[in-house]
Amino acid sequence: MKKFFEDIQISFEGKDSINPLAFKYYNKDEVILGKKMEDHLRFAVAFWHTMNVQGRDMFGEETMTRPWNSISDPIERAKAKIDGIFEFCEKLSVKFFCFHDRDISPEGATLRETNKNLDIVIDYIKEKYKSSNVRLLWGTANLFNNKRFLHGASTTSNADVFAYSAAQVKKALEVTKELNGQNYVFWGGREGYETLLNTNFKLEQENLARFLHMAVDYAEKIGFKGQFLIEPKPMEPTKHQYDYDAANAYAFLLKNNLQDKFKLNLEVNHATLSGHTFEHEIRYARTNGILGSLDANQGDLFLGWDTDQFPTNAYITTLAMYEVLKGGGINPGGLNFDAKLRRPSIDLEDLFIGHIAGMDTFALGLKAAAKLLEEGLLEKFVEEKYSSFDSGIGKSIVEGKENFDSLEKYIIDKGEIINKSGKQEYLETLVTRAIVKAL
Ligand code: XUL
Ligand code: CO
Repeated sequence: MKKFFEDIQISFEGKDSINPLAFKYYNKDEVILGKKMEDHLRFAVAFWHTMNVQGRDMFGEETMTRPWNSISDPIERAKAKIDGIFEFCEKLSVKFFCFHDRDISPEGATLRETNKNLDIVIDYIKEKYKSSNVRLLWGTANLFNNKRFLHGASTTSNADVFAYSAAQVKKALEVTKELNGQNYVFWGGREGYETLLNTNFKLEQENLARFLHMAVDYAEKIGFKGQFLIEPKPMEPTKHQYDYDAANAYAFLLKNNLQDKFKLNLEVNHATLSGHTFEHEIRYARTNGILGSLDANQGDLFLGWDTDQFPTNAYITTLAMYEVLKGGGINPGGLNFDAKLRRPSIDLEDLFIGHIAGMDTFALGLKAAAKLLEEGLLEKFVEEKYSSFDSGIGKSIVEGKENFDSLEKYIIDKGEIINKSGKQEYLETLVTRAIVKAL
């Protein structure tokens, strides 16, 4: 068993600490609204960004050296990375990790060989389970990296690629079940198009639905009880992805009678790329009963791509946690850090610093959101704003007793209607005030 982070010690030091390797707000056993922080937040480390990313970008080579990459044998290296992710999560007191099948083990010449490699690593993870409490939040299949997916995976124009994708997801479901993964994610990185000129738009989406039904059937067959999640994203790598945003994904689920089988995994930077705030996406999901899990990161609003930065903006995390608390929590989902270090952040310890920053910012957001709920001023304001629907004609409308004729009769001689102020500026200061109080 390899150790990579022996020199690193992480502790909770509280808000006055300036130690970059100490938590300032995330105190896992602290009780907020009757529940421990760790049970509200259910953090997960993303294997791919933590163990595999080394600073490469479109214009430049890798900038980061990672000790596990000095191991030349691919299977031994894969096992060392498993040691690394467990050690990393334990040091951070994070209970979960997430992976794509291809993050954790190397691809072979055939799918059979690839599956064999995967099995070796899965067995190794099962061994780790015996001495560790770290567990799998969700598994997924990488159906976007290999060139075979150039036209898509389940939305490809090549039936052999559809078959390959099905077989790959079959295996990914099996291993997620073996590891007691609590969820299984579908992110359609290549499930979209570059140009409509060469795309059978209808068939592609019908095939996507067929594929998801096959996944549901297979999960039932093998007794996989985890929650299925769709992760919407509007673009990147394709020009247009079919699971564009929460509303688009939900319409797709409803149309294809999949709404009871799937929830959503919502990511901050995906929300912003689709022109929504993160809280909008969570509000949409929770009010429709499909809030599943969250991918925690943040983007740079000056850039039009998915920068996957560690979350450090407390305003975003406060509004997100407000939605999560209003939705009754995210269990069996969690908060997966789909976030990577900036290319110049080259030290090994920066991996910890990034996660601590993200965990602290979500902990602060949780505390501020709890304050907002305890004060109840936002709820009171909204209740009052819509109070015209609590009695009289409003109540009658909501109860379905009115129609165009009756409403015309009611309003036609009433003259000017008086509206009340929306008071957005006042409400925004309440959010800032809650953050300051939580600090
Ligand atoms: C890509 C992305 C993925 C999914 C899992 O933007 O978010 O890493 O989270 O495939
Ligand atoms: Co993601």
